Amino acid sequence: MAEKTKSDRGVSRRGLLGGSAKLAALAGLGGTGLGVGAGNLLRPAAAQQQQQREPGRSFEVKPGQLDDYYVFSSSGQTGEVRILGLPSMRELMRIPVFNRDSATGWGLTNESRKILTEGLLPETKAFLAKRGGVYLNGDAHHPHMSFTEGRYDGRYIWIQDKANTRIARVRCDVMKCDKIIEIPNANDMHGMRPQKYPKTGYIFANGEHEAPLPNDGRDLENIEAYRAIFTAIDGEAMKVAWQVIVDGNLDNCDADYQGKYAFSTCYNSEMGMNLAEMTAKEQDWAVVFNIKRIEEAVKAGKAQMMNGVPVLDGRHGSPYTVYIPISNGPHGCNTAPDQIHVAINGKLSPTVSLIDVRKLDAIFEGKAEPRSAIVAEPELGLGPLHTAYDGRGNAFTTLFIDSQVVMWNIDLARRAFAGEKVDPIIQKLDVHYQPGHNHTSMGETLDTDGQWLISLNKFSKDRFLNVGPLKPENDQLIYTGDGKMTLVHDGPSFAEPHDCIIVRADIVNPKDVWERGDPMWEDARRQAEKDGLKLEEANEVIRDGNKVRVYMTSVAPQFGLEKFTVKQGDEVTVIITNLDDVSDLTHGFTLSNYGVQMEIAPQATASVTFTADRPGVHWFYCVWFCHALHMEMRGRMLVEAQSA
Ligand code: RUQ
Ligand code: CUA
Repeated sequence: MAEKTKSDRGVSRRGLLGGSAKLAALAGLGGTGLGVGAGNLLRPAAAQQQQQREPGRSFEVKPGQLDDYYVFSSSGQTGEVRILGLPSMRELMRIPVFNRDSATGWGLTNESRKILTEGLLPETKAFLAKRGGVYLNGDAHHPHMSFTEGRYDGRYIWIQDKANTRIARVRCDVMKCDKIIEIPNANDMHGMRPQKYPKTGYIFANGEHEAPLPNDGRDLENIEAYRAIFTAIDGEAMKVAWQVIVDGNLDNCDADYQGKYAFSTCYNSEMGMNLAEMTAKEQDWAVVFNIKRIEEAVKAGKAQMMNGVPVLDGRHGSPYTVYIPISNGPHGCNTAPDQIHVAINGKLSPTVSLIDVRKLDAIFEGKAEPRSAIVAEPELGLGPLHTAYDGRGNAFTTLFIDSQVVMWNIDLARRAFAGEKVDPIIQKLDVHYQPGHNHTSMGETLDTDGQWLISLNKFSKDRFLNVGPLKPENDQLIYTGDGKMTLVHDGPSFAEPHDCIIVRADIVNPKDVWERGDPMWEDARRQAEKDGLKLEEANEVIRDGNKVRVYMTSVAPQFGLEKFTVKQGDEVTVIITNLDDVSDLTHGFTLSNYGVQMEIAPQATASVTFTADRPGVHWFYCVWFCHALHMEMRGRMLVEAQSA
């Protein structure tokens, strides 16, 4: 296996030359391109300087070099997770989750369909029965990695689906989704964060839209009875642990570093059903959830069981929650790596309200007012949506309306709030345009390193070649390692990265080829055993009434069977095991004019089931370029016509 070579490390001649080019590029900041000229490459003084720079500073990753960080990005209405390299901002991979995917067969293969269907509620299964059995869409906003004691541990990424109220998990050892569950009693999962301490643990998820509970056709216009619900999911078992009914709705959420509290923003405390109603009041709130009290109440049987899940009433006056008044329509919710502060981002208010988690115990004990938890409220600009941190006491807040990122100091903001004449704002940087989320390198962990900031901008307008009325978004990279913000890269992206995390490369260690015993194709292995076969050896057709199972291996450039014959109307399952164990030697199986296609990565098994209702000769062929004789890697499915 090839050794990982880090970008911009070491002092080879190549590194030296590259260094001066990078320096030139940084000097001409503004994201206007690399600006590398031959003259720059040959200036020895510049090369000398470059050697003394921190390795993280350059954003240029030369051909063959590897990035320093993984970026796990959501894709909004595309419904997948994307992996980028940072600082290059190159897109490395896409992980299908809530979407269907032609290349990998996600949504077509038996393995993926099981993941897409097994966690659905019974009524959803019934609803989808006439619609192909799986949802075709998703709206994935918030990808977050598993934690152990406040640090990323590289096991999993979770992401929510706002469109169809689901939570999915991606295994980081193979970068595939392995579980999706639908959350009962809630509507339209939006904010989602893993528990940071002691470990994940829970996944906290916000049902954003309020609706009758149960939502079964009664009480349609009885808005008083609409509820929004907060959910804690056991991220390991992928089962709902408990739920808490709240007042108002729920937007974004985060967890503390102590394992005591979780936080959610609420933007429609009015319970309005239209825009005017939703924005009528001057104040909404942030809800704080007392995890220990909730767990104890659930244990003591104080929860009501609804759809198999314990549900507590956490509306005003309950012992489980505290409602902290915040100016109209707060949105983002971000815990700082100082383990003390939580930013509640104003959205309609130009302010960010900082909660000090050390003040919460007294409030829950009834010894202090909820607002006493607010220790700073700097006025930053128009449309603050999300805040990220550099680990040196500074915060970066996106200003949607101003199209800026504002860098400010937490301590100065506290002092200003206490009455001192100080300005917490350090710098404002134009971004292009209308930023939503932002994220710093390792920024939601105790390992926040202050090197990089990504601003995920909703509009790109004039920043790229015109590609028609539908424009890309713009993920901009900002260097922060020297204590100020410098824009270094524009990254066009398809609909619509809402949020991302930036994870140091050494924390993520995916396998290069699959392990044969992987649970992903456990069902196929069991079926083969029942058929008296071993997946790794079988090139055989098993008939079982009108069910036909076709077992095949693949070794470049050949499938184990050159043809198989079935009868029109048979239910056919094709199970392929890729025996190649060379890195990157993926095969594909495409069955022409049958709408069947799937990926079979090295050492993996994949299977697909369809009805052979089209008689004739149908070629199956390999769809991932694998060999000089890749075009020849094909065979025939012969479907005998049944006379009517
Ligand atoms: S949200 S742009 Cu869906 Cu995370 Cu704030
Ligand atoms: Cu196997 Cu292409």
